[in-house]
Amino acid sequence: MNTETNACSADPKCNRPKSFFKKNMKCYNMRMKQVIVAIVGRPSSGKSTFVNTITENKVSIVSSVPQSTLSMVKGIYENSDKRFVFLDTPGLYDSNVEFNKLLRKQSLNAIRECDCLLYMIDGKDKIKAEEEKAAFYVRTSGKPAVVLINKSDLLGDGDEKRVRSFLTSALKDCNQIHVGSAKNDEGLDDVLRALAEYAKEIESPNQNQNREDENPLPEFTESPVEFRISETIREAAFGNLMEEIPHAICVICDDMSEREGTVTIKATIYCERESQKGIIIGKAGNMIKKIKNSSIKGLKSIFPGRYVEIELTVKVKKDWKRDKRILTKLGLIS
Ligand SMILES: Nc1nc2c(ncn2[C@@H]2O[C@H](COP(=O)(O)OP(=O)(O)OP(=O)(O)O)[C@@H](O)[C@H]2O)c(=O)[nH]1
Ligand SMILES: [Mg+2]
Repeated sequence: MNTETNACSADPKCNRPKSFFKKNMKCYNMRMKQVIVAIVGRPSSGKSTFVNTITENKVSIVSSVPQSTLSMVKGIYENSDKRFVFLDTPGLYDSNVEFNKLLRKQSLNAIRECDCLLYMIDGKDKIKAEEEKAAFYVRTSGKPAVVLINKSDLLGDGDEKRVRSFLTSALKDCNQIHVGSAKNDEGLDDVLRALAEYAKEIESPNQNQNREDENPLPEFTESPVEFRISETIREAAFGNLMEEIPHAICVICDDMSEREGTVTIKATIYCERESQKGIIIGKAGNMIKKIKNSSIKGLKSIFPGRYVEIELTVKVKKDWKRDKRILTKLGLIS
């Protein structure tokens, strides 16, 4: 008897050998279940950290500066028979500024598209009007919700009780409340199990592929590479610049080419004022050098084993938050 066969846990009729599944490959014949999850919550609650931890990849930028995610980013995680499509969204935050309205629209679109919500709350933060508004969006979404009280590693006496008591009154029907840490990967399996309850059967995304293909690994994001490059540079800028500046900048990848193992990137950092440009460049170009070096470190995960060169330009564009070309590139309008 050939013990190499029937290695596929998903399809009893499959007779592909064990070696076929070695690289985390899914069976072409299998039907699988998928759940689309919109991750919502206030800025800095840890939504992007959650997606990166689950996918074990850099899908979305993370920063201690609130409002770091600007447009919806997809992170995909597959286990043996379930596919989780996470829609990471900008923090829910009430503001009548046009640009902030565009960010909110991203979150509301994700809520419309999803099968269920993952509502993340920073367990350490005081519950204020903003959290009540976020809970309002969850309550009125018409979608089932799973809640993660995040940052369990920071919680002190009474924190969990305080948040649970808020949730009892804000989301009366929700009985899926979990506590964990997106950063330290604690308590997240229970969250996945709860979300999996809302999965629906779909055709395997691999089904239409040429069956002779080399085992492709499952994709963990659908974001175009140029978007991932500009987000990596923006994260590097966030990490190096002072608090106020990050919200005044955006990054556009103007060009990317690859030759003989070297990736060459040209990108522009746009800011709103001449004084900001000076800060971004820094004394004798020190700050831009730092941003460039941090960017190159971050880009290594997108281009493993390749040498990365970046040419960064800083431009002042007072109204970039209203510029159609830039807003389109950022994925905020189409
Ligand atoms: N201690 C601790 N910090 C966390 C945890 N999860 C996230 N953080 C930190 O919280 C900050 C915000 O995390 P993000 O993942 O960027 O939060 P976000 O909700 O995506 O924020 P926006 O995109 O601005 O809405 C970062 O400094 C993270 O490192 C956690 O479980 N524990
Ligand atoms: Mg984020």
